[in-house]
Amino acid sequence: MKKSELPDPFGDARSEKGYGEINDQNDPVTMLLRHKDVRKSAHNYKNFTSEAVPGRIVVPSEVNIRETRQIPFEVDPPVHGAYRAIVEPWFKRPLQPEYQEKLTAQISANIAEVLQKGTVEVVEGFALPLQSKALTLLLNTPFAESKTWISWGTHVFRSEGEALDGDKANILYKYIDAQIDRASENPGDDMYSVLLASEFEGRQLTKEEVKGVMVLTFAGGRDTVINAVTNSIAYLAEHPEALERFRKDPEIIGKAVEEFIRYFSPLTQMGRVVTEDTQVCEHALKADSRISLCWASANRDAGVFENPNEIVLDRKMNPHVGFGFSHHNCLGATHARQILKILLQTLAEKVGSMEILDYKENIEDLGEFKRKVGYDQIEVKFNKL
Ligand code: EMZ
Repeated sequence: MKKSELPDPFGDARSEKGYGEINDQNDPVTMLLRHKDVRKSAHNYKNFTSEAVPGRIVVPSEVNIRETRQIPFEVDPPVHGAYRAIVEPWFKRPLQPEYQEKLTAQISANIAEVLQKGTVEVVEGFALPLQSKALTLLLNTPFAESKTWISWGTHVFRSEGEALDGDKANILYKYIDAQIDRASENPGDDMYSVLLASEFEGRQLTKEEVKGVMVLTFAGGRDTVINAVTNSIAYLAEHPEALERFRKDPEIIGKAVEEFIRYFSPLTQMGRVVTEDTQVCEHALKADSRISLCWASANRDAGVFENPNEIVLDRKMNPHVGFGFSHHNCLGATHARQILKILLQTLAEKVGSMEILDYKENIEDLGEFKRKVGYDQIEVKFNKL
């Protein structure tokens, strides 16, 4: 097996029964594994709500470490749509040429740095700083803030050896509270200030609502982006022909980004709470129990994707659900896509080859399933073109 491979642990369960079960902190989850069921249930917010106790739709559940409702993530339609309309234009800014120029400058500098160093531990030494620096563009805050965020490590709610870390979460909450207070006393053109000034149903957003959007922005796009960046590097290290292809046909890079998202599925799953007794795959689901929409499994469904376990750089039909599906599709997707697109372009322009020297896999423990999501560490040697 290649080092960059991400095996699909769900294959048998997906074809045999269509679901799997895991016990998450005594609040079990029925994981839906088929593409069709995942999409249908994601769309059906009446039976499968996101508006549960804050943290409960996340797997592993965050009910013990979070009280703030993430917005618009933990709200159902129609209110969801009203919140989403407020934040959507801000999250589309990565489409602007000036934004992309700044992001290109950041990523080029990061790549120049690793080329100069030669050998780098990619998670902490490349992907984390890249993610945090890029976040200063999304938030429109000073570049220097990225230093603080880098110091928090790859996940804001988890630390090494601990699934959920309340002390760590408090660092993020305190930081965000302080930023919201600063912006409310002295408004600028950053995301906190823009949200504080936004109108929702004829009134301004409250500080708690702004905090809900900010916590989502910090938490949702952190380990996911870091894993996507790290996995891209690992794949390209083992597939130099892909870099060559990007140099020859740069127009396929957009398709390659989608394919990477499908294959890597940086977010394994997202939960919902069942509102009334119902059934999926002939399996009874009780009201107030949890299900999850397993994006990672749906993205390997052979009924939808030919050769699902292979990366096909220019895959033609690619209805992947790596960014979720329906009402709650990923708000940060525009930003994430730009990061990956510019990363692939710049690597192709500057890097001749990469070599994986050493690595430790990051394996998610999902009861009967063990899923590799990326790496805890990966030492890579970068060679100039
Ligand atoms: C939540 C989630 C959102 C959660 C789209 O995903 O991402 C997770 O990484 C966070 O821990 O709180 O934001």
